[in-house]
Amino acid sequence: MRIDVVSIFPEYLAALDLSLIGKARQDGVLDVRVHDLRSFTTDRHRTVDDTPYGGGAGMVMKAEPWAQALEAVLAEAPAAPRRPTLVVPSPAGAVFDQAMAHEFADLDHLVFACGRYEGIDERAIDWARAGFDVRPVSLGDYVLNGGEVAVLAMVEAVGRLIPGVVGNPESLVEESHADGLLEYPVYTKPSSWRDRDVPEVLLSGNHARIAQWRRLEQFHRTADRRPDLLAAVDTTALTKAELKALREAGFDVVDGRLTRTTH
Ligand code: 6GU
Repeated sequence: MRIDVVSIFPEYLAALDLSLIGKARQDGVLDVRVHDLRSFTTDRHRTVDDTPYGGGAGMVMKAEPWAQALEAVLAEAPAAPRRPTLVVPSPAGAVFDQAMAHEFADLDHLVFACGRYEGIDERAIDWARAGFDVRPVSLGDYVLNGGEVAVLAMVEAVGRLIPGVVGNPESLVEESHADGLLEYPVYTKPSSWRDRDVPEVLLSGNHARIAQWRRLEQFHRTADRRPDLLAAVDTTALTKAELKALREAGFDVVDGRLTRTTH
C-alpha cells in the first residue's frame, strides 16, 4: 500500500518509522511518504494560511499550496485502477472506526491532508474531488490542534490490517471491535499476584469452558463500558447456547436489543 501524508509538521510523522509500521516500511509492505506543505509555497515567507473571509477567530489554510501539494502527489502516484483516497482529518468528519479501517486497508493508495488552524479553504477540498475520493474523517468528538496525531492513529489502525504487518494474523481476530464487542480481560504469570488470583477457569485447561467464559466477559465489559455497542449486537446471530448463557448471566433480548437486566 502507498501512503502519502502532507503536513506543515512532517517531523510529527517520524513515529511512522517505529514499531510494526516502521518494520512494514522496511519490509516494503508499506510505502509511506511524508511531504512538507510549505515546500509547495512560492512566496518568501512560505505562507500556508490567511485570515477567514466573513471574520472570526483563527486562520484558514490557503487553497493553492494544497492544490500544488496534491497535484505533486498525484503526479508521483503509481498507476492504479482506482483513484487515490484523500483522507482529510477533521473534527467535522465522519467518525473513524474499525469498519472504516478495514475499508481503507483494502485500498492501494491513501493520501492524508493534515490541516491545522481552523481548517483548509473548502475550495481546495472541492477541487480535490476531481482526482481523489475525498473522505473527511474524525477520530471522535473532541478537538485536536491538527490532523497529524489523527493520521498516526489511522495509519496504525489501517496498517496493522494489511497482510504481513502484524506477525500473527490470529491476534487480529480476537481483539476489541473485531466482532463488535470489547475484548475479554487477559492475564499472565504469576497465577497469584499480590493476593489477586487469575480466574480459575483460565487454569482449567478446559478450552470450551474458557471460550464460553471469555465470551461472557466480552458481553459484561461491553455492557459496562460501551452500552451503545451492546445495543448494536445482531441478536438474530446469537446461537441458542449463547442466548441461554447470556440469560443465565443476567442479559436478555428486549425489543430485539441485547440488554442487561441485572448486575
Ligand atoms: Cl481527525 N482532526 C482534528 N483536528 N481534530 C480531531 C480529529 C481530527 N478527530 C477528533 N478531533
